[in-house]
Amino acid sequence: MSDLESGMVTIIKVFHKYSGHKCKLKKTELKELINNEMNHFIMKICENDTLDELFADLDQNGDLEIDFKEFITLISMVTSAFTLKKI
Ligand SMILES: [Ca+2]
Repeated sequence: MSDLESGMVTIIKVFHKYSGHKCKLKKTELKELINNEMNHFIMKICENDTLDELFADLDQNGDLEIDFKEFITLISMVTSAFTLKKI
């Protein structure tokens, strides 16, 4: 696999690690995923208000869970922001 394909597989694996069989993240699972897996890219979430705000932004269909498509939006936003910085 190419580096890009390996990265895509990793994104899917990490999502499933936190979502389990239901394939959707609850609010606490999203917090855990961000705090454990993304702490070089974004600050850890400590405040509940911050988590509530982010969760509401990502939960586009309003079912109070984050599905893979909604999760990819987060990955896309954070990756785009990171690209703007010089690596
Ligand atoms: Ca949702």
